[in-house]
Amino acid sequence: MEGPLAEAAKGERFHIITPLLESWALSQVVGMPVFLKYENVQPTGSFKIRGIGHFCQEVAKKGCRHLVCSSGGNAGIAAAYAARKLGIPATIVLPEGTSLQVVRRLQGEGAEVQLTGKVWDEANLRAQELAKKDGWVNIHPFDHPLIWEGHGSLVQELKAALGTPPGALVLAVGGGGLLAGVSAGLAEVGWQHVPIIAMETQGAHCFNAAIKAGRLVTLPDITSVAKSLGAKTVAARALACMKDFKIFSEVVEDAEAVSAMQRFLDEERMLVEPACGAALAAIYSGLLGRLQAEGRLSPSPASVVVIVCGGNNIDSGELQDLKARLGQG
Ligand code: PLV
Repeated sequence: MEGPLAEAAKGERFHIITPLLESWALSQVVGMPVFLKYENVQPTGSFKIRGIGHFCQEVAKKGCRHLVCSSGGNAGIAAAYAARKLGIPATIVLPEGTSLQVVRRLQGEGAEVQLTGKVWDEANLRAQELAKKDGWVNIHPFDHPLIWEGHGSLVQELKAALGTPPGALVLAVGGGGLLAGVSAGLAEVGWQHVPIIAMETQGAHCFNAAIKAGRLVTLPDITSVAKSLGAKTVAARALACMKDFKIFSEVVEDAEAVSAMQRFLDEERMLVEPACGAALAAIYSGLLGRLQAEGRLSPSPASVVVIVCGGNNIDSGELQDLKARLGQG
């Protein structure tokens, strides 16, 4: 496994600088320029490779001999990809309902796949157990400073591409790693005043529940179809971000996330998973306009950026199933 290629990979960048493009159709919806940050075109299909890739490289430098990652899918694919490049074996632990296409992708990256429990939290417990073995390291999918540091690169790219700060930044929240990383990135480039619209689906709304309670809350179950937003408890760091950043936490129904997926497919010709549909729903559902009407967002911001977080948990058949389940068939 060890070799010159694996050694070089410790200093390589695993993510790509993704395109930031103005969407004509989305700009029409809100009457202002909407820019899409296309994280779905990352080599692993989502933004996760930024933070996970960085985390894996750092532990590889410290002599890690086996990587373990629990995941709703996308963090696992990022970890398996990084592990293969680094020449380190990986075990990815996912909930039982994980799609065959995700399992195949993981196996294609050379990872061992374990399916356990109904939701991610259960897979996480198993991963923690496995990582007790000597030389094994658990790569947490969202709750670690190295993950946040890695995700921060996304904001540096935004700054380089836009120059001036956008009027708002829309992203999806699962366990809050993307939120924590983007917040850190905003602070780093001096854009900490940029409002963040943090989107979740009902039934995977642990961030919103925590804000309402004023402390971390563990949801009894994940009932949303957006399984990759399905952490029962948000990272403490994400909740702490509320103090230092202007964050609007918003929750949409599954149906809104899924119609956003369909509309995005029709208008932008790209298929994303429900987690990403939740972010897009901020535009399509009129939420942005509502925040402006309520005076909470500037009425004429220069632009809005939506992070198209992507995701592998989707194909045309799955989209049909989701629509049928939600009465949109
Ligand atoms: N997904 C994690 C956690 O799942 C995973 O294991 O892949 N958008 C997409 C496409 C995602 O895959 C995720 C996280 C998010 C958004 C939310 O990111 P987070 O967890 O950093 O808030 C249970």
